[in-house]
Amino acid sequence: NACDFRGIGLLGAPTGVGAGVKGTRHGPQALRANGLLEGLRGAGWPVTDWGDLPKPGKISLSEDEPSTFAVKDWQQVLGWNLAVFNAVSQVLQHGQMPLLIGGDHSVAVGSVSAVAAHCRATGKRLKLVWLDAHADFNMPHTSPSGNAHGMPLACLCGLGPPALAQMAGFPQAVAPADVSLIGVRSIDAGEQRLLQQAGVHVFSMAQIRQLGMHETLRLALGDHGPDVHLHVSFDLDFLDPVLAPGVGTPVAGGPTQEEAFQCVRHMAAFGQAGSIDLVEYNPAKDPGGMTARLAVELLQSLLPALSAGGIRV
Ligand code: 4U7
Ligand code: MN
Ligand code: MN
Ligand code: MN
Repeated sequence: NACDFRGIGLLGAPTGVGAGVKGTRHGPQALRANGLLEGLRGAGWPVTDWGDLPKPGKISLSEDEPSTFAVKDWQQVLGWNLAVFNAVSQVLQHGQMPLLIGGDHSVAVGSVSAVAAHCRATGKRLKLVWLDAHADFNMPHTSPSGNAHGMPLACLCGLGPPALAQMAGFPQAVAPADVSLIGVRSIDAGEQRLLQQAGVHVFSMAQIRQLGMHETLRLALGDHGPDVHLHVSFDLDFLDPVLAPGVGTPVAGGPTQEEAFQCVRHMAAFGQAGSIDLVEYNPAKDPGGMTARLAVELLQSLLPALSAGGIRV
């Protein structure tokens, strides 16, 4: 089974270039300071900490791509994503399950693109679960803010500046029909249209409250199968801000603690999680560390069970 993992490969992307509210660049170190490694190891997983990526140098762009003019800090956004793409690819080559800690959510383009390329090479079907209060489905021309962290899911579905949207090496990192957006309660008008056109599965908080979290996840994940690789991209603003104030763009009305644990436990039981992003942590908004500690507990509960010997089979 090519989905075996010899432990977790932890990687930090300390950046906030994609966000309007700065502070997420201190996220990786603050998560470590709040027991991230101990928590993962306590859950039974061997962890290799690959450290934090350095700030990328200036990249020379071959030509001006007009669609990027509306993206704030475009060069740095692209630089970080190329660095994340390369680093996550290497973690996968080591046979480890990548856990990328942000950083703002724009870095998920590099992360999921690397996973998509890996899935293509190993004959896996990529399913993407996006836990978020927002849809992250803006294109540069629909974005009300110009902030790249509101665009990564669109890019991964092939919509956006080609340097990001085709980073995996093919036109769509993931098929929109294999994407489930869970927990959304803030969608911009332009995003709404794009989401519907693309055919992404959207489970708003209102729908989750009707269906219940378990039924939501059952619909989102679909069939099991040894050929499925599940990537979970976890934006901490998915959680209700009362539980998790440590984010840049909180939106009221998110999942309770119980619902959040139901959600991650359901994915753990599904058993196919093969890569994770944990993003948007802003320690400046989390003086007591409650958001970080809850994030560690949720990650522990999200990890699939390891077989004896520390190798997932
Ligand atoms: B996050 C927003 F307009 N949609 O595009 C935008 F409301 O990664 C917010 O989910 C994006 O935190 C939030 O700027 C991005 C806004
Ligand atoms: Mn969000
Ligand atoms: Mn997000
Ligand atoms: Mn369940």
